[in-house]
Amino acid sequence: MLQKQVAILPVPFDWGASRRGAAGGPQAVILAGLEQKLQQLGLNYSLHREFHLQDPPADRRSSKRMKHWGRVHDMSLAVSGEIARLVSCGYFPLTLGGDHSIAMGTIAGLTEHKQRLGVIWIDAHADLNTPRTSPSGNLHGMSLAAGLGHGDSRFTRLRGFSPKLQPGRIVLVGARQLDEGEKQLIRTLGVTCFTMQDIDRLGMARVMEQTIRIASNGSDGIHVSFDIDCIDPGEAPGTGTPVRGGLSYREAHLAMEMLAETGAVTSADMVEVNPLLDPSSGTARLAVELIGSLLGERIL
Ligand code: B3U
Ligand code: MN
Ligand code: MN
Repeated sequence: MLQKQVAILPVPFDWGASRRGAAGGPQAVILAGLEQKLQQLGLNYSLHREFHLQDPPADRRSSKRMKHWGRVHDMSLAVSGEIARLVSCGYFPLTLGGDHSIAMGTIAGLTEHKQRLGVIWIDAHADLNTPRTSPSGNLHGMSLAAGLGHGDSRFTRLRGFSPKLQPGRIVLVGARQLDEGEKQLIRTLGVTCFTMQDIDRLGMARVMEQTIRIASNGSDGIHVSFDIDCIDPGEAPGTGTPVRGGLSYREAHLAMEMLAETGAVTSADMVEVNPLLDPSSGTARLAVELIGSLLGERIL
């Protein structure tokens, strides 16, 4: 069972995506029973106040290749500062997005203290675009690349250092929609990527055994960055860029349970929950369940 106190950090931000709505994710996940879940598990936790990010109505710091970069930059700086503080105080930071650009902030804050961080990126996408390769210009598709030192220096050098991550300790799980530039970066950097096809062939248990081995090899902690769009849209429709053929309910829980068993996970993001796209709030309830499994909930 998790020894550390969990610090829940809501980041209601969605300027990194083309669709609005993920900014309502933190509130949806909290309303879906996150606190009750942590209480049931007997965990110590604190719920941090939402970031009130300054959001000027007309922020002109935006370009075709990096949409709303000014807002994303301000958010990343604020989030990274808070995450760095939480890590230095010994907390387990659980960041609720928000779109996946918030991971630029979490990774920058975490790696200020952990220089050998393993990252498990569970996502339909790789988020390994750069402004040059991105087909959309949306920064939520560039966050992992930035952590690896690829992209615009305002993001790769957040908090003054780059690269923040080593490719040998990064594992993607659940990928099924990759852009050309992302495929190239995966190959040239040697990042491990378990696609949906790998999961079909090997089964989730074997994929997670290998994932955990790779991410924890010589690492000083494991960060789980969980994009809810990894799950099949039939199960989790409330997300901005759904892609057919995703993880099943059981596969997703098994992954989280196996991660919990390692005792090596030191932080997590839960991102891209968009309540506007799922009025039934089933997606947010699933996010709560999965966080429960990641933090040690067991069937027996
Ligand atoms: N790879 C595409 C699509 C995408 C990435 N992340 C999400 N969608 N959620 C892009 O825009 O970079
Ligand atoms: Mn993502
Ligand atoms: Mn995604």
